[in-house]
Amino acid sequence: METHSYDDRDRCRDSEPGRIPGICRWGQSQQTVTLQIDGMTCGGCVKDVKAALAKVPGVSEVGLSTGKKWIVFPDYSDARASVTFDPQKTNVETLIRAVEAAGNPLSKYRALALDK
Ligand SMILES: [Cu+2]
Repeated sequence: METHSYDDRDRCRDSEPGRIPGICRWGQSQQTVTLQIDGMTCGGCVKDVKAALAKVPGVSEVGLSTGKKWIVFPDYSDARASVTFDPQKTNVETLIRAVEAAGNPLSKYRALALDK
């Protein structure tokens, strides 16, 4: 669910020092981070997590994908969220907290920012 090309990615490697791992800068003022999401067990969880991320102010795009068994049998243990956001309005920590806050007594979600 990448929304940017490898060229963008290489460019962002050279971008400002102190760049947080997992964050790729592209376009004018948008960043995209890939989060590994743990704790999802069904399509309802996917919807919940996606909605929670989309609700965060500054987030412009959320793509959620599960593991490779997608067509026949989604593998929820291998789920990733690709989140595009405005770094002036929000940050990765806030996104991770939003995922965790979307949990309920039956499902506890955890998010981890992936490097790359
Ligand atoms: Cu579920």
